[in-house]
Amino acid sequence: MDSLLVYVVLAAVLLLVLVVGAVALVRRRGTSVVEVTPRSSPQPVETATEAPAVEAPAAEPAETTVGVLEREVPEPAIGRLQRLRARLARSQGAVGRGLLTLLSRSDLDEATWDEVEELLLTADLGVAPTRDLMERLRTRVKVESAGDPAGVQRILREEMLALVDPAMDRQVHAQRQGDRAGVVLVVGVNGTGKTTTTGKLARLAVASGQGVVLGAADTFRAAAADQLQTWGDRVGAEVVRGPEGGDPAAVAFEAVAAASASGADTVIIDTAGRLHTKTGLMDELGKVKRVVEKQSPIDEVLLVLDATTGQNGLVQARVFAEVVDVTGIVLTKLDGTAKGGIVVAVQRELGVPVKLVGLGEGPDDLAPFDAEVFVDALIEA
Ligand SMILES: Nc1nc2c(ncn2[C@@H]2O[C@H](COP(=O)(O)OP(=O)(O)OP(=O)(O)O)[C@@H](O)[C@H]2O)c(=O)[nH]1
Ligand SMILES: [Mg+2]
Repeated sequence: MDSLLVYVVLAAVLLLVLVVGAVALVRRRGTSVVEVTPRSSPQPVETATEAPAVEAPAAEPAETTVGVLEREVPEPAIGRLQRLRARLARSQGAVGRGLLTLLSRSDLDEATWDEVEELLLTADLGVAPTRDLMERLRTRVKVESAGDPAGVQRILREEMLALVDPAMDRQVHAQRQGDRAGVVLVVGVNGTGKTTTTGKLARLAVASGQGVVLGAADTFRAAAADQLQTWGDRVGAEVVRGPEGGDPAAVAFEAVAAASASGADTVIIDTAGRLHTKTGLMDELGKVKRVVEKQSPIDEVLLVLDATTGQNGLVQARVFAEVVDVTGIVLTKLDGTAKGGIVVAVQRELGVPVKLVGLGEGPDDLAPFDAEVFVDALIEA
């Protein structure tokens, strides 16, 4: 009987050991699942256990349903004017405030006028517009409001507004024209912001309820079409692209055909950056335009200029205008420079209005250009 009891106790102990062992094993397996999942992450387990729990389920459906779940609703044009004002006041305001301070001095001597001139020139207003503005300011300030800051501000506002010319037609002609889509061609030298502007413009069009097709006529690098594709996917615009190294004119033609087939309202064609001095590349751009025009008129040719390049932009503008009949200027990177005077200089040079301004790298950092908002942002204290 005693030995039986010993056997029973031994069996119970064995059972207990087995149960404890099994529980430990199961627990271990549980943690190992968490440890394996974040293998790609070099983070320590503590943070990694949190990361995959959030990321893993979110990442998978996003990849398979891209363009549906992640489609964005862009900001409408109206809200952008306020941002235009704020950003411009930040980047250009110092020039305007400097002018006001100088012109409000009761003893406006020659040295002060020299400072005014210097300020205008460093803001990239250009030599001829600076000379004209100086002349008008000299006469008016002396006669109308010497030493009166409010009067000076009024005069400066009126004169600057006249220079920027509020009467110019700044509408971007991208809308449907009867039974065909509006066609926009985007051109410029390398890195000015053409692709970004094309993407931002697509967002503006989508925000106003238009169906958009994008043409990736920068066939030099596959990455260029990918960049545009990303913009298209975000707002649900169809992107027409061709093989790397293919004929950009063919892609542009196809994009217009696709817009016509799908009944889209707007087709925006992004082109490769090219130096205005390279004749072969400029000829190629001329061909893109001619080929598209075999199928549809082009409603808008937007030249994208980087505001930070200053007067160099004027030389580019002249050549592009000759080759493709530029109808509007997009001045990008105005957020990063106080040289807003280039607006006046380029409009004078080409007789073509600045229609849009780029105010940052964010997807909705493109605003319609508004002469009054621009001037007010410059000179309001
Ligand atoms: N700060 C600022 N950056 C901008 C603006 N517009 C474009 N950029 C930046 O400028 C860089 C070049 O932009 P892209 O759109 O690739 O220029 P691109 O003209 O298409 O360049 P290529 O096709 O290589 O000729 C990117 O880093 C953009 O984010 C702007 O208004 N403000
Ligand atoms: Mg590009």
